[in-house]
Amino acid sequence: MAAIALYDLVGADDRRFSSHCWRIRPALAHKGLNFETVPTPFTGIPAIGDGSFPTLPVIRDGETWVCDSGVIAAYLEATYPDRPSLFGGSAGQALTQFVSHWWRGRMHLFVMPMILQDIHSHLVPEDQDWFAESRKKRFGKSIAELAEGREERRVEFRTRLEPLRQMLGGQPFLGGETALYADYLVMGTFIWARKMSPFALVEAGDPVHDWMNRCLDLYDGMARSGPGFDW
Ligand SMILES: N[C@@H](CCC(=O)N[C@@H](CS)C(=O)NCC(=O)O)C(=O)O
Repeated sequence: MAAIALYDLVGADDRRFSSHCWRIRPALAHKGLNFETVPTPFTGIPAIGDGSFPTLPVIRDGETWVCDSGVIAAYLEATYPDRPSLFGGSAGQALTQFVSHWWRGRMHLFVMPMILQDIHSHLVPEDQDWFAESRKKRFGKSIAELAEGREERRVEFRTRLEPLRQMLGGQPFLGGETALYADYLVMGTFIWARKMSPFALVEAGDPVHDWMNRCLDLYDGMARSGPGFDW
């Protein structure tokens, strides 16, 4: 079977930093699928396929193109049902929607302003102006202004981690004894931050930090490899 191509966001020094692409890389490994990554800067997204894809990740599986991490995960589950399940069955797939909405709405978007300036510092040069301008348009403030007060914001973030902390105090992964897509979708945020920012979202001793390290070890430590920050 030909390898699946994963169009993967790339920063300076070949940093593969996209939180959403980091949901799909372990999902492909989980399914035991042969894949290769195609490093793509933000400004290279319009050149993918027929030019209609707004964001990464995008995969090409033979003649099939799929965009959006949630859609890709569902596609992999439906297309490769004989491989290990990403969700642990249909009830797990439904519950993963809750994890996804909670994580994006309350957590991932809450982290973003804290680290945008650090991300900017580690982008490929051709992306930097585009990134600063597009984020200013989106948030109404410069990336430097958005980073102000991030220490206090991090305290609030760690408080918001409490449901995750409680759960991970009693089991190694959100999926139970082994990781599932729910782990990958949460873990993507931590990998994104670790690749681009020295600003530690979690501290040693926190069960969430222990879980993050278990996730970083998965699939021969695929998310540990390459440049980044070790927190
Ligand atoms: N809903 C999409 C969101 C993906 C997304 O926001 N990807 C970012 C990289 S992590 C991106 O490509 N951004 C392009 C942009 O901001 O224009 C998904 O789940 O895949």
